[in-house]
Amino acid sequence: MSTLFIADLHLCDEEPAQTAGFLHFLAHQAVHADALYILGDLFESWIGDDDTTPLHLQIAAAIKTLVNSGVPCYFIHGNRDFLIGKRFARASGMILLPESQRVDLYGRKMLIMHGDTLCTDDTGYQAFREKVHRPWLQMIFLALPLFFRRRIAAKMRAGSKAANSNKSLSIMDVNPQAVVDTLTQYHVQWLIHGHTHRPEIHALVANQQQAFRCVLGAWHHEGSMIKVTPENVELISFPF
Ligand code: LP5
Ligand code: MN
Repeated sequence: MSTLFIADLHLCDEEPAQTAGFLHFLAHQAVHADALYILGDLFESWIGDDDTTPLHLQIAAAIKTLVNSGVPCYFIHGNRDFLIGKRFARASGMILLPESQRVDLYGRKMLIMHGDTLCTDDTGYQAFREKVHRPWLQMIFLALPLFFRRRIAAKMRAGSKAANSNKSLSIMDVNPQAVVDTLTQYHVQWLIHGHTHRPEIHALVANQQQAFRCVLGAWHHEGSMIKVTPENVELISFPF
């Protein structure tokens, strides 16, 4: 019995190793799990479900194969692929979850999220996030021709890279008080998230008890997952 969590694969045409690693992971590891949770940034960027590139179709088909084999797959949006919608969910068989979700796994109550909302010191990002999550702005963006959307996304990526080079590492990490407040709000002692690309299981205190924050790694040179079983919560890295 096991439930697997992954995040920050950043799949794109330019990095075929990650795609191959993900396909291998689905066919050889996820297929034996009770469920797979993808906690955002599955793709490097997502500009609309109508952008049906061969990569997107291949990934949708591979996830669908997993789901058809009896392993449900759940998805929480990241800051790069928050525009993944119902059409891609249908094609892939993934179930879209809200940005924070409480799950009960083998008796352990856990909260899962992408992790970007915990980076409250990064006020520039939070302001950007608030804007691009406005439904009316998303509707206008999604109505634009694909080539134009691609150009805007590239501008945003370049702007983000430039902004990040001037930000300290601590600004781009989670805010400790935001973590404690979130664990308190949801009455849980376990949190699993990605986004910061700093894989680690941190012990802390919340709700006057021991708590754990489990951070997934990005799929740069190897894969990263968290495996929850009735006995254990393990952070595991593995070659592609
Ligand atoms: O993504 P990453 O790792 O570089 O940094 C993130 C934060 N940046 C982002 C921006 C994304 O990378 C952009 C993805 C776009 C793809 C989808 C397009 C959909 C558009 C929908 C419109 C409705 O998330 C970064 C954080 C970092 O994580 C760590 O947490 O710091 O935040 C920023 O860099 C925000 C900056 O502070 C400001 C962003 C500048 C964007 C410039 C906009 C230019 C737009 C031009 C449009 C015509
Ligand atoms: Mn992210």
